Amino acid sequence: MTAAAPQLETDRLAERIKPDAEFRVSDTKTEAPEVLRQRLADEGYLFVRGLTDLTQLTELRRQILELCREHGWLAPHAPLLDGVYSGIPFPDYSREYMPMYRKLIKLELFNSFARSQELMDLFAQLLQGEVLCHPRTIARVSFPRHYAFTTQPHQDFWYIRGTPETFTAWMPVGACPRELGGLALLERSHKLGFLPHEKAIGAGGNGVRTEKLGLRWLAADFRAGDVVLFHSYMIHGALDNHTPDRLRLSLDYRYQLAKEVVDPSSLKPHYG
Ligand SMILES: O=C(O)CCC(=O)C(=O)O
Repeated sequence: MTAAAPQLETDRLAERIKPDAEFRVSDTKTEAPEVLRQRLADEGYLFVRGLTDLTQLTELRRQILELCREHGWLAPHAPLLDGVYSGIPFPDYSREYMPMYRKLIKLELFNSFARSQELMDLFAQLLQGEVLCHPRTIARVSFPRHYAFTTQPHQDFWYIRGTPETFTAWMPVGACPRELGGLALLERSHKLGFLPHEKAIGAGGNGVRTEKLGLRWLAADFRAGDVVLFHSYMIHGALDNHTPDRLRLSLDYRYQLAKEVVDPSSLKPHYG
């Protein structure tokens, strides 16, 4: 049983997402590319198990957790790869989180992993042309029970612009059962078009109110190597990290056809 997140005293959007159903699993090894393309068009996402290289992913986890340890976020006696939080007060965003994050986004493996063969081949197959992987690669560290920081429902097009035919690949760096705060998608919400956003708590600070849309939230327990990719109009948000002491590490990478329009901000590192 997981603890319920408290209702926050805020005038900003602060929904607590509760999944209604599971992601459908797509098998990129056995299902034909046209079947996957059609599913992506119909459902707005593909959830693929075991796509990425586990050795590289584990090495990236180690490197990110080394930085977390350097900044005092890890319990000193727990094994590094367990990602156990030290329990210090949550880092202040600009004074404490950003100095660590600026180091993280310079990690070579964090950037090269976005262009790993498995991801680039899959997107080339889905988009049918030369793929641009956005240089603006993003990572997240989600702290246990830091409910004021949970990413609210939003569409990535709000931030990315350029062509709406841009796709995010979201993946945890290590296993991410849902109590650790994975990603949830609002079923078929990519069909709603681009929606107005309002001020929200959490990463990004903007969101879409979903209670009245009448759509189901989909989620899954991610294993290491699993990836969910989705259209830029797909409404998605994070689940709360309900664990008492674990950090959730994740990546979001973006892909589009190279010949389509791209916003210049996507070509720069995160936060410039
Ligand atoms: O990981 C998160 O908390 C949010 C990720 C997200 O919104 C995205 O990948 O676009």
